[in-house]
Amino acid sequence: MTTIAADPYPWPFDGDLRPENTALIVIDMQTDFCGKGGYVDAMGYDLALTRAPIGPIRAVLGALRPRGFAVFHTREGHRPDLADLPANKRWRSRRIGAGIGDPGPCGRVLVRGEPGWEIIPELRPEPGEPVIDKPGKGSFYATDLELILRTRGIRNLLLSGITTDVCVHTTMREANDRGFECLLLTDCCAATDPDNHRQALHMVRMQGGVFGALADSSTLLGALA
Ligand code: C5J
Repeated sequence: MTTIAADPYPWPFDGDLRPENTALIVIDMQTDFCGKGGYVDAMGYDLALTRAPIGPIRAVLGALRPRGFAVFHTREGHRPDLADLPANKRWRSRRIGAGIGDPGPCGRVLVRGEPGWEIIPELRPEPGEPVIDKPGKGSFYATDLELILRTRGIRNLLLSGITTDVCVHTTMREANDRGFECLLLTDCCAATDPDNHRQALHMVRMQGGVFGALADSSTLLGALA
């Protein structure tokens, strides 16, 4: 039995933390979210914010992979014919100058197969690590993530990636409702607005951990060591 000294409770709730039942999910660490010329850059946000988790995620990967923990990656993106792109999502993105499906410095914005949609080289998936392509913010909606997790007997999820307040939070909420036990790694995620990041973390903590718990990467790494 091992637990992580998380906030607001020692995680996981029942102390059942093993490589066989626990996975790290690295959410949307794509050029479109943290690279020059991508979607977030086109919207005018500070890339230093969305790139900050790269180092901590690398450290966590370096500790989890040799111990046999599963690692999953997700990519937000749409089919080249945009058949899975809701009209309102496209309209809003165009309004802020980063039209999804439109050409940009990294190819068509948030379109599958384009350079901007690729996972950044620093966090390239290793062979055998599932990569989940998702059209929305949550990693469960319109994907086979839940099927793969259940098939492998995974119940505990370590959450990381971009952005804390959007895709990471949506995924955590979806996972929590499905009975997965979630730990959000606070320095392994970031938002385009630092205040949103802080508030998104605060929301997890309320009601005794309404969506799960929080810990930073050094607390996790210390417990694993
Ligand atoms: C957003 C994401 N923010 N990965 N996507 O549009 O959080």
